[in-house]
Amino acid sequence: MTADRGPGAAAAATRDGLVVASYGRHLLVEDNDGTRIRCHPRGKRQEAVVGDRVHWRASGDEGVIEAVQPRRTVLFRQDAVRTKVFAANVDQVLVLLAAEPVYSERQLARALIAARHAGIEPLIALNKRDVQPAFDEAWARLAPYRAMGETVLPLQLGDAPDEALLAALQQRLHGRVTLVIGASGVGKSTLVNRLVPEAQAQTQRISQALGTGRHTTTRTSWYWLRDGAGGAVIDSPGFHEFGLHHIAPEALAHWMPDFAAYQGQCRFHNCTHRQEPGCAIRAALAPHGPIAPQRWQLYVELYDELSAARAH
Ligand SMILES: Nc1nc2c(ncn2[C@@H]2O[C@H](COP(=O)(O)OP(=O)(O)O)[C@@H](O)[C@H]2O)c(=O)[nH]1
Ligand SMILES: [Mg+2]
Ligand SMILES: [Zn+2]
Repeated sequence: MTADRGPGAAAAATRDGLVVASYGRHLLVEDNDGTRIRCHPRGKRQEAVVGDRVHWRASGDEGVIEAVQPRRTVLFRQDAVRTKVFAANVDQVLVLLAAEPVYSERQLARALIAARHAGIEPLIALNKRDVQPAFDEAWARLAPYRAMGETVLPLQLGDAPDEALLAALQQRLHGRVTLVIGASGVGKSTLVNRLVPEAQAQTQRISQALGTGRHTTTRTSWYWLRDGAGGAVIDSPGFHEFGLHHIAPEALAHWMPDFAAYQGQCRFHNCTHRQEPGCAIRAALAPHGPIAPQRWQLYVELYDELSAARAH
């Protein structure tokens, strides 16, 4: 700091920060001392997202993001039209499902493939255990996912919350940055409010800081867990169509743990596991083996979709 520099005498130095919320083209950046500043990106092509570490420079009461630091992980979806980055530098994705609304296995399977492809650990939780028999039916539908080694946790967050179930989830969130995704109505906001009691107040402060008004919810927000270990949860809106156009069809089976177990065992090394003779994956379909038939159907549907996308 030089004493003779008056305000505006020279450009402010760049500082490190963390993107903690995004709304349209505005971002909220948290400084190392915890201060939050509304920032704009420098240039049209720069895309900073929640979880990004950035260099930013103060400019009046606002800031400009000068550079986005290299990302450790990035989760995105890609369809024919656009690529949408959910968040950067997350350790874990929590796919929140509920007894109601009935979840789409297609969406679940796609989210898991996207996470594995991005090198991010997925975690599945099924909420609304009190809603019966829908919960037990949904739990049974998740059997293939438990069998392939995915972690699936029950939850009850509603009016009669089950604290022990929440504590089991909290243990898995400790010290990690977790992105929460799930369809509208599954209980994402309820969960974040339980994990971070001041979340509602924080959301209001974020909306004010971004100048979007009290009732506008930001698109994606970062909440510190205050677990003393740097843990955080990122609340993001709905699932949408989970496009996987960034993944080659031939690579799909590699990101599906129940299929990957048979990798290299097919007669043909370039087997697509659709109609080739001597396919080890098709031979492992129930009732002959452990792979659930709907998993193979989801695979074929996705394989065809990704192949068609590449042919264009
Ligand atoms: N019965 C029941 N309802 C729940 C439970 N958890 C959340 N809800 C309700 O489900 C509705 C949707 O929750 P919300 O958190 O807004 O879902 P979001 O759209 O994913 O953010 C709300 O009315 C919650 O009170 C639960 O464990 N059981
Ligand atoms: Mg919500
Ligand atoms: Zn095969």
